[in-house]
Amino acid sequence: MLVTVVTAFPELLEPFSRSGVIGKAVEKGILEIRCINPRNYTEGTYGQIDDYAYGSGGMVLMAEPLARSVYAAKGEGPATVLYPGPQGIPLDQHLVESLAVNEHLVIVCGRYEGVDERFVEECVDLEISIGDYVLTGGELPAMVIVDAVARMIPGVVGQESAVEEDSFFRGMLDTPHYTRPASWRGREVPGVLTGGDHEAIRSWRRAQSAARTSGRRPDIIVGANIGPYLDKGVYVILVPATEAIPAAELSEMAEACFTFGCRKLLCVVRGGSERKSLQAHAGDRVKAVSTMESALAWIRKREKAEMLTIVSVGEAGGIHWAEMKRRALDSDRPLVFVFGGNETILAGTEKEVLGPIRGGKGDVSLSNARDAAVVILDRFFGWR
Ligand code: 4GX
Repeated sequence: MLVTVVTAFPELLEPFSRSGVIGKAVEKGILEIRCINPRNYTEGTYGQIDDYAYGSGGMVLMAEPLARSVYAAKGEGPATVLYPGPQGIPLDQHLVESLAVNEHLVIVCGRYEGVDERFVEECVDLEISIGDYVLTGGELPAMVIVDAVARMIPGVVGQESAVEEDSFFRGMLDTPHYTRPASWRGREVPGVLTGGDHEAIRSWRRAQSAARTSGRRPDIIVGANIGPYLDKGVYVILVPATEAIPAAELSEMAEACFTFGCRKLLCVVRGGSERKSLQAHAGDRVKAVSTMESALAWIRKREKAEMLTIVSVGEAGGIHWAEMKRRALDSDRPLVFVFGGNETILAGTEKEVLGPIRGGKGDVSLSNARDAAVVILDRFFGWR
C-alpha cells in the first residue's frame, strides 16, 4: 500500500515511518509512506499556502496548493483522498478495514481553521474524525489512520498479536494482560492465568471481556456477537401459530439457528402423531415437544441450570432488544428464546419479554415466529 501525506510539516511523519511495526512494514516494502509539502506547489513566488478566512478572520489553507499536491500525489493512478478533521465521519475498525483495501491513500493535513471548502468539494473523498476533541493539525490523525490501516495489511502485524486477539475482535473489548513477575509490588497475577488450565483461562478471559464491555462500552454491545461470551448454551423454542410448520422448513430453520450458535430448536406440537412425524423428518437439530413446560424441562435437565427465558410474542410493551442483549451478556444462565404464542405463554414462570420487531412502514410488528426468530438471533449473534 502507498500512502501519500500532504503536509506542511513532513518532519512530523518521519520518526513514525521509521519506527516500530510501521517502520518494519516500510522496510519490508509492504507499505510506502511519501510526503508532499504544499509549499512546493504554490502559485506565487512567496510560497504562500494560507490566507485570512472570509468572514471570520482566522487562517485557512488555500485551495490551489493543496489541489496541486493531490494531483501530484495521484500521478496517473487512482487514489482515495482522506481529509482528517473534527467534522468528519468517526473512524472505527469497520472504516479502517474498508480503507485497508486501497492501493493508494492520500491524506491531506489541515491546520488552523481548516482548508478552503472548495478544495474539499473538488478533491476529497472522505472527511474522517479520529475523535471528539480538537487538535492543532491533521498530522496526528494522519498517523493514526496510517497506523490502524497498515496493521490490517497481511504481513504487517506478527503472530504475537494476532488479529483474533484484538480489542474489537467480535466487537468486544480486550481482556487484561500480565507478564512476569507473577507478584509485583504486592499485586498478584490472577491465579487462573498461572494455573495452566487452558479451558479455565479461555472462560476467564471471556468473562473479563464481557464484564469490561458491559461496564465501560455498553454502546458497542449493540453490534457485537455475544455468543462466544456466554457461559451456557442457547436454545430456541418455536410456538407455531395455528398451522404447523412443515418438517423440511423446520430443519432449515434449525440450520439457521445452529449458524447463530444455537444448540437446539425445540418446536411445540400438541398432537402426538404430528409430533412423531415431525421428529422423524426434521433431523436432530430439531426437537419436537408436546408443551412449553416439557421444552423448558428438557433444557433445564440438559444444562443442569436455571435459564434466562426471553419471550418474543410480537406484542406491544416489553424490553428493547439491545437492553435484553446486555442482560443476556451479564447473565451466567443458558439463554432460551421463545418465539410465537401469546402473552399467556409461560404464565407463572420467570421470564423476560422482548418488545416487538417493527419495520418502518406503518410500524407493523413482525408476528411470524420464524421470521422474528431469525431477526432476533441475528441481532444477538450476527456479525456487524
Ligand atoms: N480528528 N484536527 C484538522 C484542521 C481543521 C480544522 C477544521 C478541518 C476543519 C481532528 C480530529 C482535529 C484539528 C485536525 C483541526 N480541519 N482531525 N485540523 N479530532 O481535531 O481528525
